[in-house]
Amino acid sequence: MRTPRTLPVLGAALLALPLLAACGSKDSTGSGGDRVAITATDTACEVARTELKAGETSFTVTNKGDRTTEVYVYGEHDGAYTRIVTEVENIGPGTTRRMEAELGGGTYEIACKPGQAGDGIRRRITVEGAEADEGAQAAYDREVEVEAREHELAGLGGFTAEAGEKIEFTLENAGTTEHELEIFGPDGEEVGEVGPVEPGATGEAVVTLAEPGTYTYKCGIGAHADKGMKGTFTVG
Ligand SMILES: [Cu+2]
Repeated sequence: MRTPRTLPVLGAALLALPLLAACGSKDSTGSGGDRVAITATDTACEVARTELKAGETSFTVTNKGDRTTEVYVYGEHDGAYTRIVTEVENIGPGTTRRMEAELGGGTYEIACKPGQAGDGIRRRITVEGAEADEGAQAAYDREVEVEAREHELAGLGGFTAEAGEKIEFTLENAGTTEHELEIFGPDGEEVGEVGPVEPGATGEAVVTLAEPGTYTYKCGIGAHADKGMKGTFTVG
């Protein structure tokens, strides 16, 4: 799952639980929407229904292949299906995972990615209903991979972004001690972070780069930043 795991979000989710329970079994999908099964194999991506209603949509993804897979829902952007609406990763062979999306009217592509690489096996779906605005639907616009080791944060050397972009920063710890990635806006305020990641593990966070200017990033653990785990990038 690649959702921002901030404490306020967790807190809100916990607070909402009793409310959800109180609604009982009347309508678990809330604002309409659909439930759709996706069966992924090493060579196919079967979507049970390809004509859906707008609203909160719940996909159930089952991996019947031999390779670990991931599944994305892409919206259209400038004539191509590149805008990531939602995704679920690391679906092992023989396992089933849920994937939720708020879908507005329009067309989308579902991609199953056996081996978790490439454009994937794509299936077009049509959603009937009111169009949602593009920003509200995007889980994020792009993914950027950063590798941490002693004492360097590699991968942001040539990175630039446009103001307003939502970037998923993935921090892969290739080092031997914990590292993290903190990101500060042009005013010096922290705009997001990937919290401490164990050696060999990966963490991620979606950060909105709202303001143009020079951003700084660093590992906030110990004296790692002073030893070289820091840098800057520009948002235009
Ligand atoms: Cu560090």
